Amino acid sequence: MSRLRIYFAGSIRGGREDRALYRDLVARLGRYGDVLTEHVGDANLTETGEEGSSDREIFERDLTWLRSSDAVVAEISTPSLGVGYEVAVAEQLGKPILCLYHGGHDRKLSAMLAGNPRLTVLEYRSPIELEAHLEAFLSTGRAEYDGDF
Ligand code: 6K6
Repeated sequence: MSRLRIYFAGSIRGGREDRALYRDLVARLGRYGDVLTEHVGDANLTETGEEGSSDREIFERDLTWLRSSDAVVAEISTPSLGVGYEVAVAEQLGKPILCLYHGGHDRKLSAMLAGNPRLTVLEYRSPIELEAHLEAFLSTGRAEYDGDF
């Protein structure tokens, strides 16, 4: 059986405050399949850092990966226009989508994600909780997972 192709989305120009978390998530996701967007977890990538590619190249490449993915996992604690866009496109493509956020930000999630019944939107408060969400969503192909075991 071929490996799961996972598209990971996390804020870049929306702000890199959670980049250590993204790196941890990319490492965890790597145990379930191939992560197409490992660079999102690159601790050296800043929101304004040097870019080797044009915006157009980034857009085309990321959309090609998104189309070819089997599942999308988005870390949505830091609001990002790009992540919101990717989630919306993934929804239109019919991909299983897991949106994860952690406590510790005092802002509320956008209602466009929190209120969307076609997304699985889950909070995690510890690495154990995070791993449990990933396991339930990715291991068993249970894209319907809603946080209850
Ligand atoms: C380096 C420094 C600034 O920008 C870069 C290179 N940019 C990107 N490289 C790869 N993917 C990108 C880049 N910018 C945005 N994306 C995609 O959008 C990623 O897949 C992220 O999930 C999402 C982040 O969007 P913003 O709006 O926070 O940038």
